[in-house]
Amino acid sequence: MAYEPEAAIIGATMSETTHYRICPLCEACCGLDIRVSDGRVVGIKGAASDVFSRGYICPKGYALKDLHEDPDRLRTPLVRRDGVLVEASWDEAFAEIERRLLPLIEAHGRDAVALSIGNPAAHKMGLLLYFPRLAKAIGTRNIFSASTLDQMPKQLSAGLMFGHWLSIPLPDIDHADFLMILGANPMASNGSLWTVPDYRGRAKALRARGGRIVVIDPRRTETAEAADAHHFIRPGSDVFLLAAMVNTLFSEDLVRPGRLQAWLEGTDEVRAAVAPFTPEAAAPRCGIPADTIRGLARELAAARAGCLYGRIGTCTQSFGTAASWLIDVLNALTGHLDQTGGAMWPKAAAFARNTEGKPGIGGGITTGRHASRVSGAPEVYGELPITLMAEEMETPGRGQVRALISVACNPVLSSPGGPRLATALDGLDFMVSVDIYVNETTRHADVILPGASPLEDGHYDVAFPQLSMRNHARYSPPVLPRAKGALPEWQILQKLAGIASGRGAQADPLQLDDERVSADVQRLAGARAEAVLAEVSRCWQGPERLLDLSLRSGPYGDGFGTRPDGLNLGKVAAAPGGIDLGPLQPRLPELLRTPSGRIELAPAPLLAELARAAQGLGAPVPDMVVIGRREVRTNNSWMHNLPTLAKGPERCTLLLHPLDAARHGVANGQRITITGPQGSVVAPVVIDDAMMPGVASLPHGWGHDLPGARLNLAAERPGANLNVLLDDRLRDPLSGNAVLSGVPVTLSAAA
Ligand SMILES: Nc1nc2c(c(=O)[nH]1)N[C@H]1C(S)=C(S)[C@@H](COP(=O)(O)OP(=O)(O)OC[C@H]3O[C@@H](n4cnc5c(=O)[nH]c(N)nc54)[C@H](O)[C@@H]3O)O[C@H]1N2
Ligand SMILES: Nc1nc2c(c(=O)[nH]1)N[C@H]1C(S)=C(S)[C@@H](COP(=O)(O)OP(=O)(O)OC[C@H]3O[C@@H](n4cnc5c(=O)[nH]c(N)nc54)[C@H](O)[C@@H]3O)O[C@H]1N2
Ligand code: SF4
Ligand SMILES: [Mo]
Repeated sequence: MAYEPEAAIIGATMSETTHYRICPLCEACCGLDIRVSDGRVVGIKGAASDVFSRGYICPKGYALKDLHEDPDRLRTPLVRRDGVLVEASWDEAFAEIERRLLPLIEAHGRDAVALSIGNPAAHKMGLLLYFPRLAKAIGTRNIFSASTLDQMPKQLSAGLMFGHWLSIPLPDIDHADFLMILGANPMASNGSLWTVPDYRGRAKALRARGGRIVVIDPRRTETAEAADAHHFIRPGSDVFLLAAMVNTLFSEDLVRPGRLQAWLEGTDEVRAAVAPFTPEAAAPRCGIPADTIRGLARELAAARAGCLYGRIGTCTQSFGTAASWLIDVLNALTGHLDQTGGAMWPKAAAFARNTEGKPGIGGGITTGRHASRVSGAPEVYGELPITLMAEEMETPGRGQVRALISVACNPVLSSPGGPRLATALDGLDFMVSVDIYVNETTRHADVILPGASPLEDGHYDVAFPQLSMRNHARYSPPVLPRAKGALPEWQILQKLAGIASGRGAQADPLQLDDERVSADVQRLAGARAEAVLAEVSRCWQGPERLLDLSLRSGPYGDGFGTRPDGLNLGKVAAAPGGIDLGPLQPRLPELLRTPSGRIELAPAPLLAELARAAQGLGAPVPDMVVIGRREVRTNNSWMHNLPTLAKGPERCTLLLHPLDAARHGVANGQRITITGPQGSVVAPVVIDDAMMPGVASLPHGWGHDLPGARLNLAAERPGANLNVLLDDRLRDPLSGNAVLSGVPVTLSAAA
């Protein structure tokens, strides 16, 4: 069936139309109703019709209007001429790229070009679906992303245990009566690796049912305030707490995997590996009394329907992968994995590799297929650690990185070692950015290709239905017509891929796309590929075509006509507010893609990490460490230029416990110098007994005072860059993830 874009206008009066749009600003993926009059956005509210988010919206959702209208948002390509970024036509920009990139590849090889991709790409289907094409066309090993500042440890541990990088279990909150949250603040972040719009409302409902929420965090966060209990934990010590909880399950005979027993491999190895981690041994390291650790283990074991959920606080540390793993070990040993109300796996309608191929068995995952040239860090999920990007640019020799294509990322602010990276970017022969601002990173580019406003793009979440607390399929078409002269991001990436593969700057991206899509169709439709492609291409092009192919061949799909009641994009798009596919269902053993067809509870690399942790049990605890913080009105480094979010009190402040403020002699509001392993910044202090003593908290993504950026509003209150302090040499060795938490600092009152 053909889809009529007018169907998306869900309300209209004489002068106004209302359009459904899935919010691209965070993982909650709320449906919004956007009112438009005369081509201008006049109102945004949560879409009550949305089957998944049910009308929820946070303050950031309104900011889509500001983003669309931001005068600093780029609408035209920029090319550097005589040292200055000036406006250019698309043809000029692509010609410049061809002129400068190809000789570089010719002379120095494909690894001389690095690619980096950032967070907003996860929220734009054109970027997410076409970046792999660019990566393939460039053919470089030097691929970096925000994943190694974030969730790579969890992806790795899930991959090792369950056989796929995106088979990450998450809380079935609507059916739970217990939730233990470690290192996550969904009240501010709106959830991560857990698409859960309106966490607040769902948590409230859980407690109203008589359920209980326990939060473990170095700060008594907004999430902790809305919970039943909160415990401080020393930053970076989660592995010790978790191993001691597993130890308690064994020593108190609380291991009850129930029906999971049939698929568990390695329980005895886990028992042996956690033996050194008695609650008494772990307590001084994590700052939680031994009896409390035992109580936490007992409480999890006793829960009827519940689980332990851990997020970025548990990933961005030296034992990130081990901590991520132990969370799922605890859920498995207590029978809460794959249990209604426990930690469950979604079954996504499209793009989920864990619904493809033979159910219950697979090739598992591999890492280390290559290594970074300078430090020898292993490849993980096709990437190298982003904190190593600078040294790959700085260090001469065969394979040195001489060019960068950055896509929707701002590592100069978002990654430790940012100042060093900025210098390295200046030393490159050539840099291209696909971005919407001239910011701290893209100011170094020679060519900037502007992405479109989200309101000018259709949208379906590629990744997040694989991480959602309920199954659903939702599509939102463009709200506004594409601005004159704008190019869809998928076409930008396809053009770049065409240039890299020698097809020339003039090549038609639609034709290049037609050529490339046949491989996908072959995989999804087999013998019927040709007929299927012809049919799908009659209605859709670009990312929408890939989406229709994936939906139709997916677990709820119409099988290209063999299951007429099944889904296709036409049906999904005709239902503004989306199609509900029901609550999460148990997926074992069908979900598994490990070579053994079992849950690998004790992968060798993780046992080795526990042995490393055991050696650190008695290590001294630093006097003062720093952690990060997220605030409702911010989004990493790039939304500080939007008036609705930028107004109000100063948000880049250092939170400090009263005892720490007193011993450093600082008063509320006073400016303080924070010195870390690689630098110092100054920020105003807010004294707050919600902080654990010995821990200071500074949000990340600030520091908009660098020359050459064009973020006029953000520059008025630039804030201090947390990442300047941190140590770009500290990583989780297995995943390559940066250590962003628990880094020692010293404090002194600023002049
Ligand atoms: N210390 C510390 N550092 C952290 C974190 C932390 O907790 N503590 N968190 C880390 C995490 S979890 C993440 S995900 C990273 C994020 O770090 P990055 O992935 O670098 O993302 P942002 O800082 O949000 O920068 C987003 C970039 O995308 C551009 N952009 C925005 N929208 C679009 C669009 O529609 N199209 C295109 N083409 N570009 C767009 C913006 O202009 C900006 O350049 O930061 C990490 N850094
Ligand atoms: N408003 C807002 N929302 C966002 C973002 C944003 O910048 N602003 N960013 C988005 C992104 S990219 C992501 S990845 C998600 C992240 O989503 P969350 O994981 O919920 O992120 P945070 O809110 O930073 O919560 C992390 C918590 O870990 C705690 N913590 C720090 N160190 C440790 C530690 O060593 N151990 C333990 N146990 N806890 C620790 C911190 O105090 C904090 O409360 O948020 C997303 N949503
Ligand atoms: S919670 Fe996230 S998805 Fe929902 S409106 Fe806010 S920013 Fe958008
Ligand atoms: Mo993130």
